[in-house]
Amino acid sequence: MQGIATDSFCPNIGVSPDPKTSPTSVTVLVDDIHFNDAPLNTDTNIWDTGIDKIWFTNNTGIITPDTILGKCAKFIPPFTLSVIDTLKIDTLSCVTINARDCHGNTCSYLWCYPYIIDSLPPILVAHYVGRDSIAVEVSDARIYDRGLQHIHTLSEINLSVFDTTAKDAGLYLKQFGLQRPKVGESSIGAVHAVDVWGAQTLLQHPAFVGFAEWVQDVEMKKGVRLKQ
Ligand SMILES: [Ca+2]
Ligand SMILES: [Ca+2]
Repeated sequence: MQGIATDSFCPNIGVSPDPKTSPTSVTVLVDDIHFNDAPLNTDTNIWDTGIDKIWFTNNTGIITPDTILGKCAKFIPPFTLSVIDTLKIDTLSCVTINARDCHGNTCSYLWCYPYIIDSLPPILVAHYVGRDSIAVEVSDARIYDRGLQHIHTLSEINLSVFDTTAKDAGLYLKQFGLQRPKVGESSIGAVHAVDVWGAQTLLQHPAFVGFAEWVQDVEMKKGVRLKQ
């Protein structure tokens, strides 16, 4: 006979792998098994009543099973939680796992998935096409890139203006030409591009390329990626 004649321990909720590794899905183990002699764990607490119910609250962006009824089983088969959209523009996706035993003891576990941020600015390449135009290619299409948001020229001298904003995410590549109206004169200008992540978060990481084409020196200044 054990000392406490009632179930006073809420169910255990375990998650693997370790959430600190930012897994995109986890396996959840829930049981209502406790021991009186931890860490040896040979003397089971006989008063545990088993799992009554597992349910999910405060869910943002996680796929969960429906409410699970345990029918007072000591443990239930493992189930999976997974992130709906790992590329979503957000900082966290979370769900609270609640487990209640048949005596009414409830415990909860909060699992959050930190999205992997888009830390890379767009790639901007410009090259000279003939004497009167410059071909520009902007891309933001690596694994965690969310695509381009806003591309525009600035400080244009003898250079056409370009300005475009993507309505939605998903513009991964934009190619366009810039004109030099007066072929016999020098041109100076710059192209600025920011990706969707950079435009919607406080993390600004635009790409910027400045160039000058001098008539007496037809070299264009080499483009550089700046400011991450
Ligand atoms: Ca219990
Ligand atoms: Ca990017």
